[in-house]
Amino acid sequence: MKTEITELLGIEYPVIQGGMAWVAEYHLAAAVSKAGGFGIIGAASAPPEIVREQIRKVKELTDRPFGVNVMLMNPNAPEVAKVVVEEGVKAVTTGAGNPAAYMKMWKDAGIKVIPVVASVAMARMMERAGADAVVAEGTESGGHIGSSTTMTLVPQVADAVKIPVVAAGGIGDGRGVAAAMMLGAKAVQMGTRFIVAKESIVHENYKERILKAKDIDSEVTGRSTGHPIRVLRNKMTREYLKMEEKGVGLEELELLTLGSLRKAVIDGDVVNGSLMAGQIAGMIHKEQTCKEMIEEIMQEAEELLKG
Ligand code: TUI
Repeated sequence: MKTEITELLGIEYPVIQGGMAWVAEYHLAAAVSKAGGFGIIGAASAPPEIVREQIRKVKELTDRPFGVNVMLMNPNAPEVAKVVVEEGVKAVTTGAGNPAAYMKMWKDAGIKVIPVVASVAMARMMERAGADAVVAEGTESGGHIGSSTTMTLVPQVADAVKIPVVAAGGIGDGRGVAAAMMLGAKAVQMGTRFIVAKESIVHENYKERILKAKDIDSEVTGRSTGHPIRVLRNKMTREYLKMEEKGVGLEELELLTLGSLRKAVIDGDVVNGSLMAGQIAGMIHKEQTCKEMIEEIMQEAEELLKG
């Protein structure tokens, strides 16, 4: 399926992998790119030299294009922003903030810049700043979220900007891809489905929670702190939400979540860990390779769009 995004990124299918912290490392990114999608290294809070190493490892595994997600709340973001230039990365997505400070450096280096936005205002601002496309990410997504739904955000962003729009949040199969295209998107970004990919290094316990999740199993922590994060419900979320109700401050809440994503992804601690996942988790029941996932999703989407 050819779209403005497949042309922009030089990929076969209009499928971009989310830049998930701890999850989006080189095995997953290379597998998605090899399968014809756009794999992404999630820099998250990693030190710049680790990001450099990850980029080099993807290059050893595939010649296909891939990108890096720069998480702007990361104190290392300025150094990570330089590493992507030095390593000749083809495209960057950004999350959890405004990438304006890096835009000139990236554009001068010929990097395609695709900020993730959660509002029309931010999408317009990014277009004015020179972005090549935007990811419009709905509140159905896992991790750090905005408040609009994908269904309402994507068409409003598509109406507001001329650059191509990528839909994200709540998309996990061919029906979601077809729906996103009907809303005006030129590609989708998927995260949760790729967490359970065979090539994903995520601990089996975490994968198991996603594979067994029901539609209403996610919860949003941090609404009171201004950093809402969607995760699957567990002991950590119950304690966190109780503390939020009591009006506990940000510092104490952060102690509860400190390192909790690593605990979930690496140690498989599904009791105290932060199981970031989108609302689509309830529909994900099988572990497949990235190639199987992408081909199945795109075949279903193309059949629906033809109909
Ligand atoms: O960034 C994400 N999702 C994420 S980042 C992340 S790592 C993390 N871990 C713990 C605490 C905090 C972060 C986990 N999930 N998605 C993209 C996204 N960006 N969603 C919403 C936004 C966003 C929010 C505000 C984009 C721009 C923005 O602008 C604010 C401003 O500066 O104007």
